[in-house]
Amino acid sequence: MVGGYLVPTFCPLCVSRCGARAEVTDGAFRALFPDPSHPTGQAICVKGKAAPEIVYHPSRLLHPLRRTRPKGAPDPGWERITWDEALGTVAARLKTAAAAGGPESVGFSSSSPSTSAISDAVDWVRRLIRAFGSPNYSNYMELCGWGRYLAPLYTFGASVPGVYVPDLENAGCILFWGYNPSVARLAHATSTVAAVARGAKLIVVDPRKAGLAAKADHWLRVRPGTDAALALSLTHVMIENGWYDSDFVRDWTNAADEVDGERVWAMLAARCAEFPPEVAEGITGVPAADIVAAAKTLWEARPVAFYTWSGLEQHSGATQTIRAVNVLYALTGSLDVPGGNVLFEAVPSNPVDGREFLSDARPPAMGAGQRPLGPARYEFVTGEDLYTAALDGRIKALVSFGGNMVMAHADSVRGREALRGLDFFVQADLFMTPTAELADIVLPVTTPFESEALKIGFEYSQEAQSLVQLRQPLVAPRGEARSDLQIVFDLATRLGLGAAFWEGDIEAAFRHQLAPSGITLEELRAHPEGVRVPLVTRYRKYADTGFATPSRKVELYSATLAAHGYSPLPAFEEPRTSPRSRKDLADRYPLVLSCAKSLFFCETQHRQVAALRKSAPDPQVEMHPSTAAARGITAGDWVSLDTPHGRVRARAKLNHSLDPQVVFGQHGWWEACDELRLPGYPPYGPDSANLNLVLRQTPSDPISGSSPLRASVCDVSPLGAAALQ
Ligand SMILES: Nc1nc2c(c(=O)[nH]1)N[C@H]1C(S)=C(S)[C@@H](COP(=O)(O)OP(=O)(O)OC[C@H]3O[C@@H](n4cnc5c(=O)[nH]c(N)nc54)[C@H](O)[C@@H]3O)O[C@H]1N2
Ligand SMILES: Nc1nc2c(c(=O)[nH]1)N[C@H]1C(S)=C(S)[C@@H](COP(=O)(O)OP(=O)(O)OC[C@H]3O[C@@H](n4cnc5c(=O)[nH]c(N)nc54)[C@H](O)[C@@H]3O)O[C@H]1N2
Ligand code: SF4
Ligand SMILES: [Mo]
Repeated sequence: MVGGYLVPTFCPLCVSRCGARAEVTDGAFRALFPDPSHPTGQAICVKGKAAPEIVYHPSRLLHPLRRTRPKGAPDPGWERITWDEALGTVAARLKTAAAAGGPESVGFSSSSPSTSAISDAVDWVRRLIRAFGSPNYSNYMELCGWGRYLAPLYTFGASVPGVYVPDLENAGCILFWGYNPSVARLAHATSTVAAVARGAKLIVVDPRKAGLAAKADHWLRVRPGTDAALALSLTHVMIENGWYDSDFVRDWTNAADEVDGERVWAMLAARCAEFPPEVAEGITGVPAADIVAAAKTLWEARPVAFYTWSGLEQHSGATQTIRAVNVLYALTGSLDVPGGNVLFEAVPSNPVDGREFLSDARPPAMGAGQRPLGPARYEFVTGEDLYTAALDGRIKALVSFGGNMVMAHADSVRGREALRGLDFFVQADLFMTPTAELADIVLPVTTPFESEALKIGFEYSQEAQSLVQLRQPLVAPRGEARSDLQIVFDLATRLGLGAAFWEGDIEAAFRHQLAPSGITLEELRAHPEGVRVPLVTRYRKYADTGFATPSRKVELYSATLAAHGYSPLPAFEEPRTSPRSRKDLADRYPLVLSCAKSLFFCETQHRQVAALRKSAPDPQVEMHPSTAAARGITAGDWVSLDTPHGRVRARAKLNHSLDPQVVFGQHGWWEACDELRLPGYPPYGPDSANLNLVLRQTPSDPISGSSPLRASVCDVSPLGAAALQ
């Protein structure tokens, strides 16, 4: 490291946001190392280690581009333009659209903050949208955040486990349901390993024995999409045996309320009694004895800290499944107690998400008519509704801060048509993607290592929440790339919204945000490792004012859901795309297709990065050896993965832990890695490896609009030598 130095920083490439130290030598960013003095810095992953390669990748976008050929032409004819021209055009087109169709005819979208550094800017993006006056923001809420942030509002009036996070340091029992932090969130994985080492129990509900499932006291191998039946069965066992916190249930849930002369508690018990363990075994595939044993552990090892994620989000019955797990959790009495799911104190700051610009006069978000309790209620638009609104002309212009929609949403072909049909589409991104290719203007964005960002609290624990860090740019931006933050502020100013954006002065905006904390920007600049504010956790905060639900209690029975015609008690429905539901398709497509994330890539990104692609060169589909053998498939063979909507290719990986009827695919395969001479795959058409080409956004969850990505009928077959040419 001659001539080099280490800069305290954090990696925002994914949701983990690991504390790190960056080596900068001769003006270049060389390496990232874990920083154990940082509350999230125990380790960094392969993607973090590859960060310099991402920054210096030859295919980075370096200049604003304008399309010169019509959409649908094989080559967009990109032409380099200046920032002034790019932003001027964007502002003019948005103003024209808003003047003709109202601000709601302009949609906004972004990448999910869990898969990208848009987390640096997401509150400011939201501020821009609200100041502009559009209710329409699409950011995968229905696939990624609904079950952690918004669906739990109907049970707890709070975001559990999204904001009331698992207190892993003090948990007696950790319950991970459809969540694999070893791949998805390193900071949770390292704390869980430490918790298990000190004796905490671990329960993992997952169709695959993935990650920490191998270390778990109970691994419940659930059939994809039947989790609600499992949760109701566990709850049944807890109720039958008195394994629940009766004081909490009596004082803080609506168990004692009466509906049509019947007590909620009796109604819930009756609903759960529909799923005794033997019945649940037939539905979920989890042995009855394991259900009873796991319920006992939940009780005996409490307090319970839990987290649910993608495994529960992407289903036709997502909301009721989340409700079932949330109700189960309520019975443990572990909410907001040490070792449960806790809302840690936050460093005081001014919110900057633009909530002050909301008004009752504004029209509701797209989708509010069909799903009034869904994401639209909170100004989020589902992918399905965004495409529909673009196709029928209610949305005419779209501003996208990252996100690779056509690859990340199911119905890729419909997505392409929707984006092509827009009058105007601007995409800000690091790389040219199948989605950016459909834009009129593409804006080059910096990696987070070239830009500054303010992070107030790291959410995992009280210690982590107490840390405020101003991440410094390690190196100058490549080419003409600008940060999302800068683009938001510049665009706002050109749209005449300068007053809401400190006239484009980002520093002034940060100062406003920090004001209540008493911390100054100068202090943060002098301490790149961050400044800690001593905070003391308060527990059981509900005792002050009750829960933020209509009844002020935890709602085992939801009158809100009932009023909209949904089941007020958690309910199980067979996934609508499974072979058991689609008996008409089951002969031809007898297997169940689910999917999971890759350790080496974030979602549809990073296949071009040699340091990562070398470990995972090809798209994979996992299946049980007997499933493969029955079809003449051996490990490593290229196979055709078939659904009623088409076929895509992948290489067979054999996995003994799977149910022979279940296969697991990977989405996100499109990009080539030139350095390793590994191919790309077309997003559409016969040679595609794009899983979302053969999945649909419908039939979606009636409450949230979540797409059924994880329990679809399918089959696999060897891909003939001819097809490989
Ligand atoms: N390395 C890496 N990290 C990431 C990402 C990435 O792409 N790569 N993406 C980021 C994003 S955007 C997100 S949302 C998070 C997601 O993080 P996770 O939710 O942990 O991601 P997954 O691996 O997709 O799903 C978790 C588990 O759900 C299981 N599963 C699948 N179907 C079902 C089911 O029907 N029921 C149950 N109970 N389980 C099921 C899978 O086998 C998988 O092990 O990760 C973030 N972090
Ligand atoms: N079949 C299937 N489909 C899925 C999922 C699944 O598990 N299975 N997971 C779903 C989930 S949970 C999610 S969150 C979505 C994710 O969908 P997306 O949010 O679209 O995530 P990515 O595919 O990672 O694409 C991120 C895009 O943003 C760009 N980008 C990265 N960092 C930045 C940045 O800092 N600023 C800007 N402006 N751009 C940036 C990248 O280059 C890339 O083009 O996909 C969903 N789709
Ligand atoms: S898990 Fe990896 S990619 Fe995610 S923040 Fe940590 S180092 Fe970065
Ligand atoms: Mo996500």
